Amino acid sequence: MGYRVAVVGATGNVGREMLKTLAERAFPVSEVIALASGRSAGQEISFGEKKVLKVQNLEKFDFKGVDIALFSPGAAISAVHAPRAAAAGCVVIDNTSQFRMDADVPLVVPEVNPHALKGFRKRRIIANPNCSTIQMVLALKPLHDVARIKRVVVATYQSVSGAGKEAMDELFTQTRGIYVNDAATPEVFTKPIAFNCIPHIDKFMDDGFTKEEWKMAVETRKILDPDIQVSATAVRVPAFIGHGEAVNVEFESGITLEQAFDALRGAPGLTVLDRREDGGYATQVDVAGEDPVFVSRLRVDPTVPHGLAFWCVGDNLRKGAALNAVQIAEELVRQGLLVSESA
Ligand code: 11C
Repeated sequence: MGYRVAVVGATGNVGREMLKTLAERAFPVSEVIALASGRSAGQEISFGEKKVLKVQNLEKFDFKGVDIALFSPGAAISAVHAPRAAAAGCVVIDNTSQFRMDADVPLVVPEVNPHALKGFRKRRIIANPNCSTIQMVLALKPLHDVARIKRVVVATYQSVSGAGKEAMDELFTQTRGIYVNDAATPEVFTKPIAFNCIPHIDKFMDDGFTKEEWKMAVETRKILDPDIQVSATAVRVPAFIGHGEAVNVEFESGITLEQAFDALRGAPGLTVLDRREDGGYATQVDVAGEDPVFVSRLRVDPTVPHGLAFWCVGDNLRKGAALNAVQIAEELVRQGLLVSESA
């Protein structure tokens, strides 16, 4: 008893994490199908402790009879194959930016806006938000429930895994190269990433913001509240896994530090790690492989009438991508929205 589940982009950073997460959370599956480009077809990939899946060619795959497909193959590939899967009767949970801002595609973080899921029926596609948006809205939601948020100013500290496996290799090679005096030319990134920070993620928009920064603004409004203003600066840092964010929030009315701590401590998906002492906060290295988003360094921002500042950090491949996608699938089941003959 279970669902037929396909993972598209199964050999990528996020695809592998999706397979791992489905197995770890014992999502009810009758069959798991790993799909990728023709180049990766035939490769073997493990699912759970005992199973090995043979990667199949996405181009040739017929989605008929598949209940759910978790997509993370890149936006251009999702643009072609997600509607094809949906037309075959499959529910698509897409981790790319392709459909996120379409009005008839729900953009969901299950702890924040699970009610939005029911809007999936027309297109049969649900979008998974950008990793840096997911962890931020998870932390903002309980605060917004206490005192409405007007404006957010955020700077991100994003790991290289967000840019794929080659980006992780580039950080590794450049770092080693510095010690052995063998400087490698940047290929994935525009500047050296070893021992450096690059204030540029995704392409530039006409207004000077990057698309990563734009996503954080528009996705937050779609998920949490259309009235929230977000000004983001997205920065790539030489960490392998985990995105950090320094967040300043301006509220419409007063919120005490105690109210904020209480709200964050009781919120699903969050862990507050905040001791005002050496090491009393979470970092990328601490959260790699962890499910929760960690909130640290919460304090009053006295430069605006009702302000708070905090740091949050989460595993961008887990809650920022794979885990959120699997939680969407779980929420579809919980809400009785996923109908399958095989389940
Ligand atoms: C990064 N946040 O770290 C990006 C990766 O829109 O899903 C995810 C891009 C996206 O580079």
